[in-house]
Amino acid sequence: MFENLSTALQKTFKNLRGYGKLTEKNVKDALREVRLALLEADVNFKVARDFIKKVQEKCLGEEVLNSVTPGQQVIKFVNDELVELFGGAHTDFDLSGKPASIMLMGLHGSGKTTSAGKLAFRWRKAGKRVLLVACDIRRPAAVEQLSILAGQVGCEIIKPFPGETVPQLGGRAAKASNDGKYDIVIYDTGGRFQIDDELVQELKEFEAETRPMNKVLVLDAAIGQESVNVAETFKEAVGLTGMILTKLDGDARGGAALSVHAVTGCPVLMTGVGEKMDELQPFYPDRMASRILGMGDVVSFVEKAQEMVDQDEALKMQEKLAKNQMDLEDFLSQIQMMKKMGPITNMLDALPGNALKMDAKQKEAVANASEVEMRKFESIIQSMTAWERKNPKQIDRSRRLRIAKGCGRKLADVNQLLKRFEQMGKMGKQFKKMEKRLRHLKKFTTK
Ligand SMILES: Nc1nc2c(ncn2[C@@H]2O[C@H](COP(=O)(O)OP(=O)(O)O)[C@@H](O)[C@H]2O)c(=O)[nH]1
Ligand SMILES: [Mg+2]
Repeated sequence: MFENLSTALQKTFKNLRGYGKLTEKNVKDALREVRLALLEADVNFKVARDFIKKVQEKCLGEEVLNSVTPGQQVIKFVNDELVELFGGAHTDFDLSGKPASIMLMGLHGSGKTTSAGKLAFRWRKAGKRVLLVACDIRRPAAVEQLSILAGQVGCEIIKPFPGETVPQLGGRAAKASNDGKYDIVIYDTGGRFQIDDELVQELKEFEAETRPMNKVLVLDAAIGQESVNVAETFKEAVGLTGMILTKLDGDARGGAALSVHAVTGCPVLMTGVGEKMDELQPFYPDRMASRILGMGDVVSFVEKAQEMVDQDEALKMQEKLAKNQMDLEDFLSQIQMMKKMGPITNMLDALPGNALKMDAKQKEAVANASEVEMRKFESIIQSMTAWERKNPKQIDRSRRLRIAKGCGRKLADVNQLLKRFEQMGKMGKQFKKMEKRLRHLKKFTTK
């Protein structure tokens, strides 16, 4: 599932990623492609429209970090908005009760009974005492199905008495589960092929008897746009605290299921990715976004840049460099900032594909050389006095010798550092160019 969406988005961003400059038209074109990809994947059209609107506002309203390309920044915005679309942070079941209670509901065949077994399996493994309650009294095989699963995962089960109604069964099970023997009780309710008044009435009465803390809708991700209606109807009828999306291992387009959080405001708790008991996974919006976007490298690069680079600090540094006022103290803090951003190969990899015409081997060589050099420079600057750091031009030969001795390096190394630093002064010209680009971006982003 989501392969097509993923391919379409990656194609769009492959183009965008390489742009050094973005125009409003670039962004609009790319976002149109994103919108089409979402619709193609069966994402609800209103959800897709709002999604694009939000990303566009971000693209036009926020400043682009200096250390990333605008294309990378747009990818980050799309990623962030996808995470929001899927619910933001991960939500877990509320297991605070004694016992914690979970009511599973949904249409026929959505995967309620299978999910009940999977949840029991998961919590049994975590050492919890789990009670399953078979509440699907209409399908003869349903109770037997849950019984077998209970046997497999090793937990107890309550089955309906002959003639007992669903709410009566619920009331009995709720009482029975209250004796302190269980940590978690899971009610596997019966479904319908479609929601009807009878089902809604029954669920309401059942809910009144059992008062479950977790009211969870089990949704088959393959049913398309209907999933949005189903989710809304169940939410209205009994209220929902969360959802489980099943059959994400299938080849349906699945976009509708990705819209249910946006439509209902209810978190997706888990996803079913197969028929086996261990094929149930907690749902993490950020992981899903990065899986679909397939741009994890760019996203984490931009995040790191955001975390590490204090924007004001970076601007100040640029100004100093442009005016040739930078001293070795500044150089040292730049080296330290770079080090915080992780291995240089990662940074090189995160740069737009065509910016560096290097293959993996060359990149590795460059990265290694730079890392060795950075470590060397760092140690040299650290063995300088404050005065020397401020006045690199006045470090004479005897001072250089002392510094080299202090950090266990050669005189040539100290010379190399000072030469490199001198060259940086000449980079002022280049920075002027960068500033121009920055001004251009600001004009574009504040339009
Ligand atoms: N591939 C796959 N099949 C699933 C998943 N969850 C449930 N199923 C299958 O869907 C069918 C219906 O599941 P069931 O739990 O009986 O649905 P219920 O009617 O809602 O209780 C069964 O054949 C399950 O094995 C899943 O995540 N992936
Ligand atoms: Mg069932």
